[in-house]
Amino acid sequence: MTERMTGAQALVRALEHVGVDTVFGIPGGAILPAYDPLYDSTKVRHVLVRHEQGAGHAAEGYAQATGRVGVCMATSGPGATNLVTPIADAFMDSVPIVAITGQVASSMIGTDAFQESDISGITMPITKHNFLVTDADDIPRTIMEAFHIASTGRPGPVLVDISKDALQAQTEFRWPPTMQLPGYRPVTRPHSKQIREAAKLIAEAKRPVLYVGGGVHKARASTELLELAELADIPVVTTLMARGTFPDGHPQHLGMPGMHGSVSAVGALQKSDLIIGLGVRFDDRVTGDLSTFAPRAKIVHADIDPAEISKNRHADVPIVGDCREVITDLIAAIRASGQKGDYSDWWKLLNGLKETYPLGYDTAEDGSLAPQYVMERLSAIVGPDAYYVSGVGQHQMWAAQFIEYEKPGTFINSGGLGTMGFAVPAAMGAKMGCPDATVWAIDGDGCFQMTNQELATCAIEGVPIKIAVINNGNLGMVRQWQTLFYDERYSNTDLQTTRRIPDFVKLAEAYGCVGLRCERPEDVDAVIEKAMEINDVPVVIDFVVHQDAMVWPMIAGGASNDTIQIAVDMAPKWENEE
Ligand SMILES: Cc1ncc(C[n+]2csc(CCOP(=O)(O)OP(=O)(O)O)c2C)c(N)n1
Ligand SMILES: [Mg+2]
Repeated sequence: MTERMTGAQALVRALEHVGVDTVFGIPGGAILPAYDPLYDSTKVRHVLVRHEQGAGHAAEGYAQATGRVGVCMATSGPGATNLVTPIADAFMDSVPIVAITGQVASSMIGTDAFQESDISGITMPITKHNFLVTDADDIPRTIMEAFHIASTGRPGPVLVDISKDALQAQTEFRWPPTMQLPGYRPVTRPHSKQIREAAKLIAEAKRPVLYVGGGVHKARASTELLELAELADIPVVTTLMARGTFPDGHPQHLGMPGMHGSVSAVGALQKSDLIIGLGVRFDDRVTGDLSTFAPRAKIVHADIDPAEISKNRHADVPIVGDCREVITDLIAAIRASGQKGDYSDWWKLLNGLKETYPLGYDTAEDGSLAPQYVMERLSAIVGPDAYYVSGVGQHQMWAAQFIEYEKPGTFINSGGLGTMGFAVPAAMGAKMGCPDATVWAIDGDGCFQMTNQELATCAIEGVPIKIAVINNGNLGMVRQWQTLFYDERYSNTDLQTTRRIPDFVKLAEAYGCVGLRCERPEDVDAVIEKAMEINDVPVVIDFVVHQDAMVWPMIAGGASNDTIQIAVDMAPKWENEE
């Protein structure tokens, strides 16, 4: 059965058929034909955002919280280019989103027409795939393919750019269309020989570590991970993208590795003789100087994307496959072999590191608020069922370090691209995807000023997120580098937010939200509790914190992980290790 309709109607109908319930976007000339039938859709809710960047991050937050494809929409030219940052962000963090943009009429493409930009060309290197559609007949199939590509294999962003004449033309709508993706077949089943090889190395190892990344949660494999870790008694480190994938409170968890990782997690990788990397990409923020990273470790590297394997570090046992299948097979192989490694000396060393070098922080002598304390109290009061969505900077690292994540996917942040402005719109998207969940954005005073206009969207659309602005008056993370590496020459990092420009409480109120302020440690619990009681409108808390608080431990950019410091000029002692 076919039905005659416009390309725009076919677009909306296709979105309904692939199960889209929420689209974040802003209309404009080229995409206008699509907004007309969208107005009538009872299945697809369109959320009018205030900036297209917000639409893209909201789609990402929605996708991360629900595990489904997030959708954003924009017009041609500036609407589309405003989506470039979130598309790049989704690409770096493997977030499944579909971005739909209007394009000028096909006869005008290439003429520098009004609001023409070659968005498929611009986003070619930052999309998993992209399409330029100029024929209405192609719209349903393209939408189906876009959602399939975004959500299968290694997830990622897909752009569908549709010319205005294709949206306006008549077409015969038929569903389901036949996908034409002959070259696209992600391998999900790992090779059994590689699995046996990995199990053998695990049994032979003396110092194994499970290095767990974002791919494990994306494969929905945290239950299997727990089983594997406990069965084999192997320590676990969780990257920034994997916080919560393995419970923080579990005795086998050593913390986050990398530039601001715990001494136990960094030390475990450095001293390891076998790293089992699962859904990770040996990112430079984890490895530091590659040539000195984990020098004695053999590497088992499992990832769904073959391009990741041996990209940065040679894999002795490469495994291409879906992490859930890989872990399930590893469990079976370890059980079948009946062999078990003896890691008691290893555990002694690691537990020693964990005990000697727990995460900690100094409180300021003047009694001002420590940002880390805010995180600890948020964690204690709000608990592990909430989603925590952070911006980028010091507050992001404190949120990664001092909030205890017990559940997979509960920490949502911009890892690969490090996009300031991610938190508010991503929190909005997460809350719209999971309306019953409590969603906290943890934002910096700098980041917040990049995308806080989405507070208007939240207030109007009834999305009661909570935002903790960690207001240190500065572009704090950059200031920290200036303190450490530029002789305390604070070039252009003072935001002067201490002068209350802007006043975040008034700003919140101007946007129809509740604004609260907290400046003293003794008031932290009460203000968080108050925010937790408000569930009808968004709440912004301006936490005015000490400007000199620093993120520790730290490994300087590009330096060896062996040079990790726990405070200025303080290195851990790697005693009794060999
Ligand atoms: C869009 C963008 N511009 C610049 C940067 C570089 N940068 C990284 S962290 C940071 C400071 C963030 O300041 P704030 O939001 O106040 O967070 P804080 O570090 O103070 O917690 C900057 C400027 C970035 N990551 N993203
Ligand atoms: Mg700041």
